[in-house]
Amino acid sequence: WAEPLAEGAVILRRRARDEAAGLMTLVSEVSAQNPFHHRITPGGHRMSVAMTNCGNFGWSTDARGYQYSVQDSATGKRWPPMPERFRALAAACAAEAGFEHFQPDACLINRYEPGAKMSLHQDKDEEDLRQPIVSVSLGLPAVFQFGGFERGDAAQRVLLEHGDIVVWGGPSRLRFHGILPLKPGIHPATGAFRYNLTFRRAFR
Ligand code: MD5
Ligand code: FE
Repeated sequence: WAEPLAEGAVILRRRARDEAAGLMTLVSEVSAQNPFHHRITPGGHRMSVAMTNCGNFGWSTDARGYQYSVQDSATGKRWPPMPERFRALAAACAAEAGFEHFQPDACLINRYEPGAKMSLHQDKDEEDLRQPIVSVSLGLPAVFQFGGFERGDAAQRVLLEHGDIVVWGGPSRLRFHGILPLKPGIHPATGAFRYNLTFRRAFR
């Protein structure tokens, strides 16, 4: 069932649990084509989160900055297509949260290893910020930081577990957020990792 976190943000606890194994198979297929990669930020830091993408566009970062592009700058290859099952799940969850007709054109797949984290940031590289982002957590649990609209605002902590889906829309689309360093562990579905899939509409 849908539980509001804040205006525009809805958590669907365990929504993907029963189909998680199928989702992980598709993640493996995507990463067999375009491997997970620790990207370098424009500031020269190697990200602790490893990333790949599928869909028409993929998000990445390099010396030039953050961008959505049709190909993987690490390999020069186009991103693999977004599996129909991914697209359908994202659209269904967006609708359950009140966002009808969500048609993602990008899926960023983040892989967290023990100690990996994501510092507080806003997602604002997409053209139409009225479109929500749907995120699917798989594997090891992580502590999510859900902040305000300024970097220094107090942040709530929310535990995101295997199969949890969050739809971030409306005013919550632009909140600062991050992930605290992942605690080591072994999860039956993902081994020593946490995966997070984010479905986005990068371009109108
Ligand atoms: C994660 N990923 O768990 C998160 C899930 C990212 C990222 O933050 O940028 O790859 S998406 C969380 C999110 C997205 C958009 C808005 C808000 C949270 N929010 O307003 O809190 O790897
Ligand atoms: Fe983000």
